[in-house]
Amino acid sequence: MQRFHHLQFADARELAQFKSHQRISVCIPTLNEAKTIGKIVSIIQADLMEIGLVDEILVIDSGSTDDTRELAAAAGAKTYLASDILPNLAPHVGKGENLWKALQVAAGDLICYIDGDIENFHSGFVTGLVGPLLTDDGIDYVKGFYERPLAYGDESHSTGGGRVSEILIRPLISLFYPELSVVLQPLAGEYAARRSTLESLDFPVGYGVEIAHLIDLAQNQQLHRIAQTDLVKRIHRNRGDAELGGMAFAILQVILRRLERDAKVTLASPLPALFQSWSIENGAITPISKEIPEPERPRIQSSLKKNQLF
Ligand SMILES: Nc1nc2c(ncn2[C@@H]2O[C@H](COP(=O)(O)OP(=O)(O)O)[C@@H](O)[C@H]2O)c(=O)[nH]1
Ligand SMILES: [Mg+2]
Repeated sequence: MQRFHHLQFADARELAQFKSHQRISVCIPTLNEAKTIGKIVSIIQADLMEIGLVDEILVIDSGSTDDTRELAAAAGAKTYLASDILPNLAPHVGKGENLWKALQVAAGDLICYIDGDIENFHSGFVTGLVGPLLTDDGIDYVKGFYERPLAYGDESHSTGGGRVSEILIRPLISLFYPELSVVLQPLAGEYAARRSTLESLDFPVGYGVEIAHLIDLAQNQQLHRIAQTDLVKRIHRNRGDAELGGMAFAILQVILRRLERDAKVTLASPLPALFQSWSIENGAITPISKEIPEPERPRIQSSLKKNQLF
């Protein structure tokens, strides 16, 4: 799998020369990202839109109760509430839903997804991901990778972020889809792709969306068209173990579905959607359960329904 470094594409003006007729949309899914969203949008606006590399910035919001939407709009993003896009569809809440909804309203031929909670954002996140698409016709999908520092409580470690990737994804990939083990950050929320490629993919509505893309691209013999770009370091909000459990539950459902589809395992009965856990704190033992069904939005290009899940 080809690897790039974002600094190879640091000259955004020169990169814009490779666009020809193509338009580029940067799409950011958000839920309560007031701390970071304004700065991210402002940087893209000032560094990349002004010079004509990026054509639009979209923020697709899941119903933030802070000022995320106002701050995004003030910084220059087209801002949407996810449930307002295709309002006749029953809405789902989750990042995958927002990425799929973004495709419905974005004008771009190239789509660059960026998470809304990046604290050390710089324009290299975008140039590094769209650069390979603009300069190499043989590449359709560019995944970011980086060191992931872990800040937890008062402690900070230079690595150790990406716990779900290391504990859940890597073992499963090694067991069932070893061809994907070359992907350095399979769950990275920063990636860019051609619209036609994204329209050929199903989108789980929550945290399962990234691994679904990689498995389905591999199953569709498209792995050679994926590249990855070194974005050096990403600092974002690190979640606690309980939240990571819910994330892993959604991701596991998406993988198990594909294992069945790809005839790698057979499930004896349908999977429950109820995630059950406990909180044990100061002598109080409290059950925590949450429905996390992780349904999937279907690929937009229905002509490619080769192995449709739903
Ligand atoms: N958890 C969650 N994140 C959402 C939702 N909608 C959009 N997002 C955004 O999805 C991005 C990635 O989420 P995050 O929780 O940071 O994922 P992580 O980086 O894998 O821990 C962030 O920009 C979130 O604001 C949602 O409904 N739930
Ligand atoms: Mg994050």
